Amino acid sequence: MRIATIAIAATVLLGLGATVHAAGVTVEQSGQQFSEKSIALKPGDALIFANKDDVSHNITVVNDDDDTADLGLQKPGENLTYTFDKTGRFKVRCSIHPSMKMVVSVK
Ligand SMILES: [Cu+2]
Repeated sequence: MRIATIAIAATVLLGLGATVHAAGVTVEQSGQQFSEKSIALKPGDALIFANKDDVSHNITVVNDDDDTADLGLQKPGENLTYTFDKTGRFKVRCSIHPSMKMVVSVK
């Protein structure tokens, strides 16, 4: 029982570390909001968007030069993965729901 508790604690700690550094970070879309307002990544890290809403979303990623990547229609329950290859500050939006905003800093 005690060992199991320690194992769970270790797993939780590793999970927390992953939100800062690791290669696959998940952001949930719920209540037409992103679960994170801002997130820091390293070049090559992927962000996974998990649509927990019962409506579709359409994510766009806008870089410092206003170049836009359109990730297309994302149906309820669907996951999308986007890899941030370059450094910079990226605005992540949903073209269907203007209130959905988050910032990704890659450095
Ligand atoms: Cu949306």
